[in-house]
Amino acid sequence: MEAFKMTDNVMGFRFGNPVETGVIQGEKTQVEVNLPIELREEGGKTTFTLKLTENDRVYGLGPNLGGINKRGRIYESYCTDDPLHHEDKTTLYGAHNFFVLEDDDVATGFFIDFPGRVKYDVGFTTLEELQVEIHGQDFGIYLLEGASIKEIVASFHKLTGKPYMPPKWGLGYFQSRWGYQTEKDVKKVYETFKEEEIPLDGIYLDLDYMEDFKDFTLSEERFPNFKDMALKMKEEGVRLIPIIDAGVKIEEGYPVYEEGIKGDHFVKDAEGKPYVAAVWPGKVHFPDFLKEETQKWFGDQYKILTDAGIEGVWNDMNEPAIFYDETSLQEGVEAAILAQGGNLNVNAFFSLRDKFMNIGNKLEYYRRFFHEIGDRRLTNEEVHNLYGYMMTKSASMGLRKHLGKRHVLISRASSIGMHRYGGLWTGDNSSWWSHLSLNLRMLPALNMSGFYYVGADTGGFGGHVSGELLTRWLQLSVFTPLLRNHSALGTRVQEPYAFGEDLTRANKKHIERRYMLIPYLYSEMLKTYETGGMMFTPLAFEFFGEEAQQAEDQMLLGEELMLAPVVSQNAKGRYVYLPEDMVLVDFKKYDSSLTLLKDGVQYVSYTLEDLKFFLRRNRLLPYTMPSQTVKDQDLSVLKVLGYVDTEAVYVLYDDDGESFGYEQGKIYKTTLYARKLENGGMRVEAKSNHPDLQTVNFTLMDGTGEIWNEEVKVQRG
Ligand code: MIG
Repeated sequence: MEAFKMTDNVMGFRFGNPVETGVIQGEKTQVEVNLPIELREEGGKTTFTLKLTENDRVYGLGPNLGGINKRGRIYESYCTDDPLHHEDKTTLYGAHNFFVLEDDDVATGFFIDFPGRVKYDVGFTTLEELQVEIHGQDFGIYLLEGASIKEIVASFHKLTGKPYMPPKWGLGYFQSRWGYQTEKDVKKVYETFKEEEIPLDGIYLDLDYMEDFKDFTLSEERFPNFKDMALKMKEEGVRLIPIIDAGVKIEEGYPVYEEGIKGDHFVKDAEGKPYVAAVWPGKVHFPDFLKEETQKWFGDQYKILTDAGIEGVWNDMNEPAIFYDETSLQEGVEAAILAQGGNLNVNAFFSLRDKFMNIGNKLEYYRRFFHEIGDRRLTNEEVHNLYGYMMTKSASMGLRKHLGKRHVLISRASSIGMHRYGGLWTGDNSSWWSHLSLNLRMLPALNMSGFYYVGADTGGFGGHVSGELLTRWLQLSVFTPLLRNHSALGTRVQEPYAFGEDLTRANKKHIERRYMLIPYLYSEMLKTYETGGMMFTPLAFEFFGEEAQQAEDQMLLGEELMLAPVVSQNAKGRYVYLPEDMVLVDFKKYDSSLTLLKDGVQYVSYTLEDLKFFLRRNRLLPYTMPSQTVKDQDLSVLKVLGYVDTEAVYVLYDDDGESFGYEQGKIYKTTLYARKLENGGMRVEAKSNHPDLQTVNFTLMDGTGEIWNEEVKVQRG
């Protein structure tokens, strides 16, 4: 064991010979200390147990099921393609090994730097124990000490590096569906948005744009004018965002396959031959994204897309998902032939059935192919959680190089470290009310892991959505940095205009209001780049007491807002817990209404057309008027809503929205200021180096409930 001091509050402990995951950044100073936790080794696994008192809360673990407080369940870090997120599932697409244990006095953060499987039994088997089981003996453990969970999260973000930043158009509304099969389908969607005047910044392209599911090909038959269409739509501010899968089709004459073989870029089986699995294109090889040369090579393939006008991509199936492999299929077929004409008893029947029913993503597949890391040869199982991360790194490098400006990039599989290269969507959720509230609960854990450009398939991917559910979902998703409505082949169509006139009007209003909020959301994103920390914060991280801890269907956004979306069917409103006095905002294009509410529990009515949220005391919310695309946003006039009891400041961050200048601090800062004067007046100021900004219109409520409308010219500076 070796121990390192990273900072005053962060210690690292290294056991055995761990695979370099690239997650931890920064200097390590070797010190002589022991891990203050007892480790047990058995059967190649390492376990440790943390005591949980009744009051302890456990937060983190990334995109998982369960509550914001993770107690009471088992979770496994092992990137898994499972499209049915039932309550009893333990693994989804992400493997995020960061959690914080907090009681009323102290908080301790834990990061397990290990790319294989890690299991967390958080008070499930034994109520007062958190058991961690690492499936290996070579790993790092990092311990983070702090007075509060927010402090720990901030130091974890220092430890793991700055997040990926999308271009500003990445905060627009995106329409997607697995089922837009042709250019015509895509145009139809584009045109309907135009007709309905619903804002739109991009349409996602699923598998059908490719030729036979081959990465980096464009279907001549279904998308004959791909580039033309991409460029024309882009001029109007609407981008096409194609999917790329991890598996490369095995086919003579297909350049990606041939180059991959020639350059030795594919993962190998036990005999050293490229491993054969089957996914959408049929038989494929998987690029060995853990090799630097392969990352570079695959990243360069994205040039085919950037040359065709593409500026954003989604990387799918990169757990990697496997439909079947040759060995398993062969076993199934042989068993079926043996059974032919027979009279199967129960056991024989179930055994045969399982050979086909459970043929996807079998654990044994991940033991049958290998990665070469230095002079080591490791099964995919041992380094499994690096695969999606490294594919995203590869894409990020390629897109950055070939585009020369920022791109949209989201991945399905993820682990910590990947947050520096891309965002994510939370995978194949369902059109279930429970997944709407799950979406809310996942957000803070993703921020804890360093991921900010995140969102769920709005409306739900699998299953048929009701109009009511889609609208309720939009009322939440308009606040998430990635706002994408996506649904599965064969499900009810799910565009915002697909549910009749009333709901079309409501949905349109929600999307317009999203565009109104973009200056604020984008500013909050840029701030996370500078300082880390949370964008979506559970009430429990900010306020003391049981009520705050229990409010898992509410969320703070930035330091300004509290969200309390409706997440149940047939609701006309909901009870909201206010930890302090707040102003309820009924947010509208013109004349938003403000109502001062006392702390405690309040009933708030909330119709399908409303967009409601709460402004915290002495806080300002900047926004703008809606536009059809992000590129058409007019920032010459800024609007501000505020609750100003004594004094409030907000610093609005903005930049050119597309260059990497923010990495060198090229950011426009606008300081908005309001103060309630002793003599009863209200003073407002705005100072900015933003080239466009001229005027700011404040609408402020003071502590007595009085409204102040003030307009100021922006001071330069
Ligand atoms: O096996 O590309 O999560 O968003 O629509 C399913 C088809 C493959 C899974 C993705 C989903 C996408 C779908 N993909």
